[in-house]
Amino acid sequence: MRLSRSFLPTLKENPAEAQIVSHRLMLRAGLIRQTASGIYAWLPAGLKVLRNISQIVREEQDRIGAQEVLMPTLQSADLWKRSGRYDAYGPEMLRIQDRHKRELLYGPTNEEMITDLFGQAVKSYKDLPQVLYHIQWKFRDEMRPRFGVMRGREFLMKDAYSFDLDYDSAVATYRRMLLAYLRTFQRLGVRAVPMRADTGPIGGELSHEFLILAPTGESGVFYDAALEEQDWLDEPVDVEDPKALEAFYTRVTTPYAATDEMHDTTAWESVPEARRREGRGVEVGHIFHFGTKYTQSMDVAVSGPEGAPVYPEMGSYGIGVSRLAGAIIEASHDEAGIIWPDAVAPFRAAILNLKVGDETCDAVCERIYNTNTEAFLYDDRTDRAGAKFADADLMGHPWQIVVGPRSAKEGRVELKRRATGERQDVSVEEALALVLAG
Ligand code: 5CA
Repeated sequence: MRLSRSFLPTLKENPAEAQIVSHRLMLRAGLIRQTASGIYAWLPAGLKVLRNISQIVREEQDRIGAQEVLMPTLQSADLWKRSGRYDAYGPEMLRIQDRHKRELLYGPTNEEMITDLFGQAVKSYKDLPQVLYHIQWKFRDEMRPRFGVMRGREFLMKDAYSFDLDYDSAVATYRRMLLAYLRTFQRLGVRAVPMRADTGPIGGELSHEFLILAPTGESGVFYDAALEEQDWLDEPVDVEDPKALEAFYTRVTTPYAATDEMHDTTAWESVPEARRREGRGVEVGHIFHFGTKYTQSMDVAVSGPEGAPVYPEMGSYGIGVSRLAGAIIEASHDEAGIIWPDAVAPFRAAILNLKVGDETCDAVCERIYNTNTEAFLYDDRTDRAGAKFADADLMGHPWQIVVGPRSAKEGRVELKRRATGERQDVSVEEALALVLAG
């Protein structure tokens, strides 16, 4: 993208309405704009981030055999009356009436709809297990929307739903999903620690929240540093083997980890002091096993192996995709701006042309830019160098390729790594190889 022609409205000053750093930086870097309380428009660079996050989430869901669908945002109230949650959900649900005075709602979650879709199509235990997911906007009329996309009213969620014949099989699905989540967050460049959680309005008795450590997080968190040291991408567990999944689950859930709601000071004392990590955390994912709560209340059964009807065991598994954009910034920024992890950055590098109009500078920049116009943000504005450096730092591209008239003559550029500030003098080819690697 060429900066001179792009819609990337950066702000020099901190917007007064933003209380936390990620919200400030998302507005300043031109990623989002608020259009109504707790409702945001995603501008071109922000949308790229949202897509990058979604794609990693999608790949890890697909990897464990989950199948993507797309359910609508609007749902019929009748579905929710069947499960009994229409009244129970309370004022967080946005209720709507159509021209025929039929009751609709903007979906805050999709347990009812997926259970109904499943029930219409699946009649036999032979078609189990099934895991279905979608990445779709949700609406929750939060009492106090705040912190930008971190607690919005409209937000993007990946929600997956599983159907298994019995408890053991459902638990294996739950454990597979736990691994998929650990891999997803690691690939996104953040450490999210799984913690035992309350199940709230979703229901059920087995549940984990995934929290990213950040000073502005809404929960206090306490965990054993052992949980930070694992490389989940290199985890050899055979996900088809329930015994191996059980051993994996024990390994993940044995080290101490709890939010303040579930904190147990006696157990905490037994964690060696050097390994105690304490702080605040942002919830970026939440998984639930709730058994037959919805299949029973909505009377969705399949014929079992002995012919008698069986209510499938269900779980649901959420990731806050739009919240993650903010949470990643909370975990990865400095005084100058955002520091995007490579995997989610809207652009791999900014090309900073320090002398627009200079034949050599322009030619070198064009050459770099044209190798991959999607990967680069070409700062071709006639602004002074200082303004370009400041904007590139603010937007947080993993790399900056600085093209000045003297070095450009020799086919050389300065390459800056945003995360470390390290600068190196390299040839154009070396710069391209480094920036486009991986
Ligand atoms: N149906 C289940 C899982 S599929 C469910 O709705 N779970 S949830 O309520 O925990 O939401 C899943 C994730 O959505 C949360 O972990 C959080 O990351 C994100 N989320 C929830 N509320 C908001 C909100 N108001 N703004 C932004 N993200 C949110």
